[in-house]
Parts: sequence; structure tokens; C-alpha cells
Amino acid sequence: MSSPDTLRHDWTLDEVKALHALPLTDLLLRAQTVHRANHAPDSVQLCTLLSVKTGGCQEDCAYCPQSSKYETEVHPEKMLTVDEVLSKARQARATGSTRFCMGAAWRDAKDGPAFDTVLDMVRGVRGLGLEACATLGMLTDDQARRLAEAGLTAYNHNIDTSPDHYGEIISTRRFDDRLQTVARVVKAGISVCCGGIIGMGESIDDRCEMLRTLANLDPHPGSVPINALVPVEGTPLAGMPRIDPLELARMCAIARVLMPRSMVRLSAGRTDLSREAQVLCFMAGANSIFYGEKLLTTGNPDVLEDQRLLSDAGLKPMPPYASSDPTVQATRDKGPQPKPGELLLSARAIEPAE
Ligand code: SAM
Ligand code: DTB
Ligand code: SF4
Repeated sequence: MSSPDTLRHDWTLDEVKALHALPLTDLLLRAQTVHRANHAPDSVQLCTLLSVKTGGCQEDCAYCPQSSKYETEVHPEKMLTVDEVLSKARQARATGSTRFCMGAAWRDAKDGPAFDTVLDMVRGVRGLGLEACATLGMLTDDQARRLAEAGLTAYNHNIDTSPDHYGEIISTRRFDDRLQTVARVVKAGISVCCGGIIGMGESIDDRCEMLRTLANLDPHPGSVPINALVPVEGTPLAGMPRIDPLELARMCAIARVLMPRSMVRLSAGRTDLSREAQVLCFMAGANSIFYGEKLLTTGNPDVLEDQRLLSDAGLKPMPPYASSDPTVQATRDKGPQPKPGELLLSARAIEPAE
């Protein structure tokens, strides 16, 4: 067994499967050991999502309510204004969130006024003292560079599942297209947020292969969102059974062992998890959550509920830029700087709920 802080990028599928096959208690012990060697064990990063351009997407991702190929309750909306977005970002900051992630239902970002507006949103969010993240679909090198220049901290672009299972889920783009955008984000000096979804009918081997692909990226993604499928009426995956929370904890633990310094984000699906299951995921090395009553179009636990969970478990919100990803650190000094008053506000710890 390698030391708990060694970074490897040569994991084999057999090694990952062997981790998956461990008794959960043994796997949790390994993950905790790695976690404690690399992170403050009592801190959880709070990230807030906002859909800045909802619905009408041309892709056919089988899990997604925003695809125009499926009849769901999500309908195309016009893009939010910079003021609307910054008002939501201020609200998120007031509840203790430190990263604000803006999502657009795009196959790829198109140059022009909409992209320029996103750049203004990024600058505005950074000006509030928050880390800024965006998820806009595929990017060109030049778009990645412009996002970096605007001060973007991180870019979310998930591989979603294994290369083998990918064709069952999405037909309108290739797995390699995703990896290409991830490489462009790295090149531009933006922290990569890249993870996937479980509960889409994939095998255990697919889950292991997905984690292996992420862990063999060099550098490792700065954050790794682990989503449980939110089955949405009207999408092809609407009838999928909910995944076993122990499987989610197992995925968090394996991600932690494979990618010791990355933030492992317990992402979509928390509304179906008990408090105990969520604490198990934190024990397994998850140290980040989406925080706020909405993900992009579906629900997430209430802010008060999450504050109470953290406080009852003796966990505290992580300050901004506390991630050990050097790229996150470097973006702090690039792009718009917050005024001193704004910085103080964002560093304020949330009050524990009564
Ligand atoms: N359109 C961009 C893209 O696909 O990269 C950005 C937005 S897209 C909604 C971001 C990610 O949300 C997807 O890659 C997927 O991992 C996740 N996601 C979407 N719908 C989901 C669902 N129903 N359950 C779990 N995760 C979901
Ligand atoms: C990620 O991995 N999960 C988030 C974020 N990155 C963009 C999105 C989850 C979306 C869940 C379905 C919805 O709310 O539309
Ligand atoms: Fe479009 Fe992203 Fe949804 Fe796929 S996941 S349909 S690319 S918004």
C-alpha cells in the first residue's frame, strides 16, 4: 500500500476493483487515513449552484431534464442577467457559501453576447470574494483562456460514467470530447471539477473504470463531484431505482483513496440520503457539498437543515481558497479582487443553527 499522500496516475482497473471489493469498514479506514493526511478532517466546502441558462439543450444526456429531446417540466428560459446572478451570489455568501457555480444548458459555449455575459458574471462573483465556477459544456482553448482571464476559479465538466457505458447514456458527443475540454481547462490554468453519476444502470466495473479515468488524469481534478442520479420524470432514466447509500459512501471512499488531495463533493441526490448516510460519506472522505435549496433544476436540502447537520456532526464550513489544489490558490491572485469589506463578509463563519 502506498503512503496516504502519494499522488499516483497509473491506477489499474484491478486495483480499483480490489478497493471496491474491500469490506466497507476496511475501505472507510483507508479513506479516513488518506483524508486526515491531506485535509482538515472537520471542514466541509460549501458550494452553491445556479442555473444561469436553463433548458433547451441539444444534447441527449439520458439523465438530464434540460435536454430538448425529452418532455420534462423544465422549459427553455432566457439567460439570467448579471444583476440577477450577483444577487443570488450575495445571498449564497450570506449563508456561508464560498464557491458559486453557474450552469448553462449548452452543448458548447458559443462566442458572442451570451459568453461575454458569462464573463461579466464570473468577474462579478469574484468581486464578491467568492470562488467562481462555471459549467457551460464544451470549450475552445480561447474560451478557456478568456474565462481564466476573467478570474474563473474552477470549471465543471463531468465524464459522467465509464467510456464503455457512455454510449448508453449520451449519443450526441463522445467520451473523448469531454476529456479534450478538461485538458483545455487545465491548460488555461483553471481548476478542473470533474466527476460522474452513479445509478444509471452501470455495472460495478463501469463505476471503477470511471473513477480510474478520473484518477489517471494528471493533474488530478481539483474537485470530484460524485452524483447519485436524480431520476426526473420524462427523461429516459426516470424509472431507475434509487441507489443504495452505502454504494455512494463506497464511491466517495474510493475517490478519496485514488485522489488524496482532491475535494470529493457529495453532489446530487442528497435529498434522498439520511443524515447518517451523509455523515458516512464525510467519514469516507467527502469534504464538499452543494449547498442551497436548489441544484440546477431539482431540489437540494434546505440551508437550515444542512447547517444543523454540520453543526450536529461537529463539522465546520471551509473558508474560501482552502482547497489544497495549487490551481485554486493561484486563481485567488488573478482576476478581480474583492474590496476589503467583501472579503470579510465571505470569510465569516455561519452561525450554528438553533
Ligand atoms: N451542459 C453542461 C454539461 O453538460 O457539461 C453543464 C450543465 S450539466 C447539467 C452538468 C452536470 O450535471 C452533468 O454533467 C451531470 O453530471 C449532472 N447532472 C445533470 N442531470 C443530472 C441528474 N438528473 N442527476 C444527477 N446528475 C445530473
Ligand atoms: C455536478 O457534478 N452536479 C451538479 C453540478 N456538477 C453542475 C449538477 C447536478 C444537477 C442535478 C439535476 C438538476 O438539478 O438539474
Ligand atoms: Fe445539455 Fe448538460 Fe443536460 Fe447534457 S447534461 S442535456 S449537455 S445541459
